[in-house]
Amino acid sequence: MFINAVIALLLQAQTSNLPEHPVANTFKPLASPGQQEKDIAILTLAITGAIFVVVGGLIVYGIWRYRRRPGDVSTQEPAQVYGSNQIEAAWTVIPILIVFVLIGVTARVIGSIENASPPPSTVKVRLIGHQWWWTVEYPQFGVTSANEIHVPVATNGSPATYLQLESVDVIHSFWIPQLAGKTDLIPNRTNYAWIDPKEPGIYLGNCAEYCGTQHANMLLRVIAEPPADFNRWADEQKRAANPDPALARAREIFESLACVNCHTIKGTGAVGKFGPDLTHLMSRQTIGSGVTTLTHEHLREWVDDPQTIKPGCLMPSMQLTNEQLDQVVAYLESLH
Ligand code: HEC
Ligand SMILES: [Cu+2]
Repeated sequence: MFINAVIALLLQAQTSNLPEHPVANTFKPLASPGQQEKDIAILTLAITGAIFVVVGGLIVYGIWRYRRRPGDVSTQEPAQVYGSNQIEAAWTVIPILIVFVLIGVTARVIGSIENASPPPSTVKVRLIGHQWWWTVEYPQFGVTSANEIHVPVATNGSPATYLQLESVDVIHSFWIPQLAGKTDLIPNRTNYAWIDPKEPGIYLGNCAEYCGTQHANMLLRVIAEPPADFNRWADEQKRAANPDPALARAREIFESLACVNCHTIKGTGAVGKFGPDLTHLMSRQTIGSGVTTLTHEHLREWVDDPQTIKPGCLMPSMQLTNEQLDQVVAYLESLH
């Protein structure tokens, strides 16, 4: 299992020339919303850090300066100060000013991110949260995919990809630390977010709102490519699945199974919406919303019994015979 994962990663590193950016590094933002959010995080840390140093310093100084000395009388008390207007005014007004500065700066950044209006060239993505995976739709291209979000690298600093966030069940949260802060996906509500990755690469993220058993395996991958590569990808995704005559029998077996009630494969009788679209399954790097890499072994294991890979996930083991399993996996592997 472990060796398989290592081999898969090596193979993947060979086939994909896009660098993978580390998870959760909010301090190395590579998109405008992430950058602005990092700036206020640093400002807030600096202000609260300064307060910490002043207050902590005064406490240490007071402890040291007024420590007990030989010859002190045990009943002796320090001079008492009652109701000093100046002191009370100072420690009321200064914290209020600090809080207002923080509120003001934060509100301005939130406003500027939320109110950014998408220019006409924006790529629109409709991201729908499910327990425990994502539908990724591109209404402009007529493309439906899952879990991995291909976007063009932003070249002119504009919000290159505009996300419309929805949920079919519980509250999920979209979070790609290096690109943008969290935005919730809420049932019966539409939220928006935008990202403009400055560098090509694979940005990792995850659902950031506890949404049930497999919440921790509801991962996200943003694949930011030069616009020409993105357009080529979108063109290929638009196509229906190519029927391979050699796999006619395998396809027949697949279509005779309940898979078709939950999965869509464009150009076939499979039109289910409960699970991820499989039309171009093999163009993805992972399955199960990033729970494992897409290799022959993992795919076979998944179709045999997804519960061994992602316990509790909403795809049941279909109890296929070995013969059916071989055929179905061979068919799936033709879905490029
Ligand atoms: C009851 C509905 C249901 C049935 C029936 C079903 N699936 Fe699934 N399938 C799902 C769901 C839901 C997921 C997503 C699970 C997750 O990631 O949490 C999934 C995920 C998958 C994936 C991984 C896709 C990806 O990109 O992550 C594959 C491959 C797959 N199913 C193939 C099949 C095949 C083949 C069959 C028939 C033998 C089948 N499924 C039957 C619901 C179903
Ligand atoms: Cu979730």
